[in-house]
Amino acid sequence: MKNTINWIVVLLLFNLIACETKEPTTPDGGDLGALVINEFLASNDSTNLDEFDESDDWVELYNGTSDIMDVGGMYITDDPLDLNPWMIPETDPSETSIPPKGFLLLWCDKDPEQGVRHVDIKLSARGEHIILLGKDMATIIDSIQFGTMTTDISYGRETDGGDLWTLFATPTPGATN
Ligand SMILES: [Ca+2]
Ligand SMILES: [Ca+2]
Ligand SMILES: [Ca+2]
Repeated sequence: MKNTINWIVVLLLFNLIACETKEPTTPDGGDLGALVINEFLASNDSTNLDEFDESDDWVELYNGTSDIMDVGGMYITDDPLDLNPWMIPETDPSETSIPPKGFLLLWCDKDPEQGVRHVDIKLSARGEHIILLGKDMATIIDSIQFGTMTTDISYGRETDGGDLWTLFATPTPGATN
């Protein structure tokens, strides 16, 4: 009997510790304190244009933290098996830094000569992955796998940094979802 009580005490303590070390989460389970893929458009025809008047595909990042985040030096790929992901250049932090609760658009146009925010991947409207890796090329900052997409309809988080994803008939590149 004493042994049983001891075990109950141990289990109660264990549960208490496990509860206390849980990360804070939003009501829907999302993590608002993170850098995330917030929205993307895999088939852009008439939504918006880059600086070269090209209606290229894009990924919107959202900085849910309270610190400026420079994504220069981070990696992005559309292939989970990619051994040579594209590194976002570190040469122009003014172009690659995201203010707290701010947004950054990465053009997925394979036009890296057009600027540091033009990355060397394209998004397939037939569905694929978007994976953002840390500066160690190993840590997955955020990733999403998506299916078939419709032209000019984006897919994004219902609320910035939130856990639930939805389709947007009116995309909001660089702005709140
Ligand atoms: Ca372009
Ligand atoms: Ca692709
Ligand atoms: Ca948006």
